[in-house]
Amino acid sequence: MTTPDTTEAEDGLFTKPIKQIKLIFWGPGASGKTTTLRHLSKSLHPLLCSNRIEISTSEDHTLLSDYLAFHIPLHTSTIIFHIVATTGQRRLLATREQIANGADGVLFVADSQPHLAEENRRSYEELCAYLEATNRSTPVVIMANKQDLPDCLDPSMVRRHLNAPPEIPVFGASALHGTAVQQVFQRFVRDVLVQFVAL
Ligand SMILES: Nc1nc2c(ncn2[C@@H]2O[C@H](COP(=O)(O)OP(=O)(O)O)[C@@H](O)[C@H]2O)c(=O)[nH]1
Ligand SMILES: [Mg+2]
Repeated sequence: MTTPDTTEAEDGLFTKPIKQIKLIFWGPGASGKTTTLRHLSKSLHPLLCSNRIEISTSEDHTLLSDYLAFHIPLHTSTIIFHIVATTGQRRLLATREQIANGADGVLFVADSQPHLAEENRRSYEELCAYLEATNRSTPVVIMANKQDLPDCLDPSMVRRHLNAPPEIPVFGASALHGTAVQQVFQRFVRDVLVQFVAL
């Protein structure tokens, strides 16, 4: 007697209700959004994760956005997460806003190098203005990236520079080395799910 192969449908991916959640990475150019997404796509289980899509210029700048999806099979439903890393290029605010439309949560990726504090602030203020205009309560988590670099600002300094309120968590990480990225992402997903369930 042969055991039939287990298909995704039998696993319930297509038979249970599907809930979709959109997560956005926002931050100034070269803060590490694409690197964070690359690290996550390597660390998530391949069966739960889509192929990563990157659309960049020849200089490796994100032209439009990067994209990754993964799903979590639950008992009664399947949750599909779409992660979109926006372009950080200053002149592309309209593109950024369009891509972020309908976001259920935002991970703000800050560059912790002191000379980029002003760039971070400009990008963060742009995000706050955008979120305010959407009239939705969207969870935000801040990742103070590049903590591996010498003389970088620690997470509390990054918070102060951004003038972020106490209810927004700020965590240090290094996307390049993968340090603390998963922990930050787990907290981010948790905050988004809490908000999602409350709606
Ligand atoms: N030292 C260090 N470099 C990083 C880190 N994360 C990203 N980078 C580098 O910063 C540059 C820009 O990263 P990228 O992910 O393309 O930034 P994006 O524009 O926000 O998508 C690349 O050269 C990365 O290797 C980090 O945690 N530490
Ligand atoms: Mg990028």
